[in-house]
Amino acid sequence: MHGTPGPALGPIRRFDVIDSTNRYLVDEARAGAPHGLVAVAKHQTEGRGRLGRRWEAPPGANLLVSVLLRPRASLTGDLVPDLHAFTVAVALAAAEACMEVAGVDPDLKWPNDLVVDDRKLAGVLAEAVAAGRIAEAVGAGSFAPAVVVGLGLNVCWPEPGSDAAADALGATSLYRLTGAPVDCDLLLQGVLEHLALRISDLFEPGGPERQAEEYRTRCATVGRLVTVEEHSESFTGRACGVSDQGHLLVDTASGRRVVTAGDVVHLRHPRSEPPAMDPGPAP
Ligand code: BT5
Repeated sequence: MHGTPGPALGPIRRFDVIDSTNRYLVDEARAGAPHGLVAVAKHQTEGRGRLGRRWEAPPGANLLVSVLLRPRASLTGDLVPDLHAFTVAVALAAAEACMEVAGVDPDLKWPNDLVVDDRKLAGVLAEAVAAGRIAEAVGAGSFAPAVVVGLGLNVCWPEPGSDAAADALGATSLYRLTGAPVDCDLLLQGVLEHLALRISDLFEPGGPERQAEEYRTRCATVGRLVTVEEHSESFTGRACGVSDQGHLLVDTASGRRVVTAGDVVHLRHPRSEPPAMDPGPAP
């Protein structure tokens, strides 16, 4: 990455218990809070995943953090910020922090996961807040569009050994991978430092393209045989690339599909798939 030092992210608001750090910052964004505000919780009672799903973590075990970003107009188009670019910035920053702090080098799985050996180490949730007027009860004036990016990173849970709940989720953690407990605050510091660099680079000319290229080379989904669940449909094919807009390109027996949103399962044993569904090597 061509990082130029940008303003540090912060201040950091810390919570022992909150429903969801993303929910908190979405509300703060609508009340006019500035770029860079960070919320960290030891425990979330209603941690959010995508599509109304839940993010699970026992109290005090894992890193649960959200950051409020106010993208420049060039990145927002007008009203709806490019969520994928911010999701990727957080995923890459989290991967760098895992390497520096714990010596773990996770794979990136499209669209929003960090995985190790196909087990989920972390997930990212980006939510857009369209520009609008601040509620009268809170203040006066209007607010610019915002993105709230949330990261759930499994640091000390699941512990090494078997854990039925974690195994049901397919979850792993830095502790499980390294055998040593890892400090959540060190990871937080690393994530925020790398994210600040990445966000300021995203605002530079060519920054989004640089990041998209870096993502393409680090995304373990590319080249894999995958099952895609998109809306109410499911299909299998070989992931052959990621577009600059962050869409996953999948070659299937009936042609190339462009996946804009959805879930992907990396198939473990590509050779055991029915041949008709395997379109062969990516072009
Ligand atoms: C995500 O959603 O992966 C985004 C998770 C973002 C969580 C952070 S925590 C801080 C911030 N505040 C919030 O309220 N949210 C963000 P998705 O791709 O939809 O994955 C959710 C699915 O992952 C669930 O349905 C479970 O199957 C699984 N899951 C839940 N908790 C997990 C965990 N700790 N580790 C691994 N997998 C988990």
